[in-house]
Amino acid sequence: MKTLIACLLSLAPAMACAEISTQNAWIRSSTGPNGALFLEIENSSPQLDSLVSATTHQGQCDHMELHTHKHEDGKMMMRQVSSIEVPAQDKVELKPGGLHIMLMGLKKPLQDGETVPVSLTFESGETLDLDVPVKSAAATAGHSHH
Ligand SMILES: [Cu+2]
Repeated sequence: MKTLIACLLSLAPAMACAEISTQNAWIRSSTGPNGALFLEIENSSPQLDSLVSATTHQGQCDHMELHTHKHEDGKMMMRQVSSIEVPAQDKVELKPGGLHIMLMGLKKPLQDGETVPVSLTFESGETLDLDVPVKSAAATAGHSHH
């Protein structure tokens, strides 16, 4: 509550408050060329925000892309998107078969038990640093083929 009051009193509310939070971030273990990151992003501000980019700090992959899945010709196809919207006072869920963050060009396999440091950048200018655990697909409820 203290934070909220401070934000309301601020003269620059859009810049003053950390409004984005994340939960349940994980990266699917992978021995293939790419990996996928899933998480929930919550936006407590009254304004729409968007995830615009993601990076790793330790060079685990060549680069990261934001992806969604679309049905095309009866098949689930992955498509790169330029941003992922997080509605005001709501949250967006990145999960297998839907929106996800892709680690393109893995330098080495992502193994169960590892942690990958990831930075997320939002349109508002806010950045979040996360240490994301790697989990095997079998250890999660996900069942999609990536
Ligand atoms: Cu993808």
